[in-house]
Amino acid sequence: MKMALRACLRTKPGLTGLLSQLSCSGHAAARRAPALVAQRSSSSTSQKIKVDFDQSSGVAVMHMQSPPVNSLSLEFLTDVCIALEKLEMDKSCRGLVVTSSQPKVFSAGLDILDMYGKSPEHCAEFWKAVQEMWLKFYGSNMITIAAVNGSSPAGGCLLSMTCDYRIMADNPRYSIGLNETKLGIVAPFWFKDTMVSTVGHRATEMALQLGLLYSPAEALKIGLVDQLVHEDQVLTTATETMTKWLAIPDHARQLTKSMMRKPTIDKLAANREADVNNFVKFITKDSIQKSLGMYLEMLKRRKA
Ligand code: CO8
Repeated sequence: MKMALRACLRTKPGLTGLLSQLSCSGHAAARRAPALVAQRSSSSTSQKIKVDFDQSSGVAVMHMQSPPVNSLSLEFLTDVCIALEKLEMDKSCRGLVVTSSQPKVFSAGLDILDMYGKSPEHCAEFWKAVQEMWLKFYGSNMITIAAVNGSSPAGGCLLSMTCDYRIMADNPRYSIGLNETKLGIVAPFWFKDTMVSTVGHRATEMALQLGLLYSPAEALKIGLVDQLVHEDQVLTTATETMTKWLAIPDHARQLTKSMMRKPTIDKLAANREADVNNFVKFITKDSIQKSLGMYLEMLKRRKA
């Protein structure tokens, strides 16, 4: 069932299909006006995520709830993509806030166990799901806000960077960044491009080579996050911020977003298979597997 859904997900248009959608949806903004929608809310839950959708505001909140650290496993990525697709198809949903139900962690990034000691076939399927998540979030027609209420390394940072706006908890214990080189692995071009679009070339070059994880204050300084608030205020601030974004007519905002992001999206969309092959070849190398094994050991030792 999930396999079929996965195949179906790959055919859905995001921002890349926007121009054609707009030609037949000139009244999209009016159709989506919250005032026209009955006051209703709905909630859907998979094991790993919970989505609360308030139809009166047109805003959904996706709570990541995959203990202990919301690592992005194949199963988790599949659930996220399915939920996102459902919201994208629902014309009454205009905005999405992504946050974590886990204490102290937004997301620990890709699940290392999906890349360690696994067959090439598994690695390929896993990487396709990572690509899919990025394409869906980065290309979303919805307003997306990351409510980063904990640490967000690597793929967690990537997920937040796909959003239109990032609010992070102002707690110096938390960190965010693309730390791949610290694991002995290399962030692919679309991770890099997303970061360049967010913080610029120089900051990305330093961040990626050194595998830097930034404190919230440092992340704000380089523009990796847009706003810091007290830990208790992350979600409410995200909702308030959403109101400002909702005031902009959808078609104008969506076209602008598409104009900014389409070249990066097209680059991956045109190279998905080659990118999967590169990943599988790289990640299954003995030397890379050894690095991942040592990193996992380090995580365990640190805990002990
Ligand atoms: N994947 C799998 N398991 C993980 C991960 C992860 N990413 N992160 C943590 N865990 C596990 C830990 O090993 C631990 O397991 P156990 O309970 O069995 O010992 C459990 O989760 C809890 O972890 P912690 O005790 O460390 O939890 P804390 O709350 O103290 O810390 C952190 C949370 C800060 C998130 C910390 O766990 C951490 O730093 N994790 C590692 C984060 C990381 O480096 N992620 C990188 C993943 S790679 C990626 O996302 C991009 C890859 C791009 C690939 C490109 C190749 C070409």
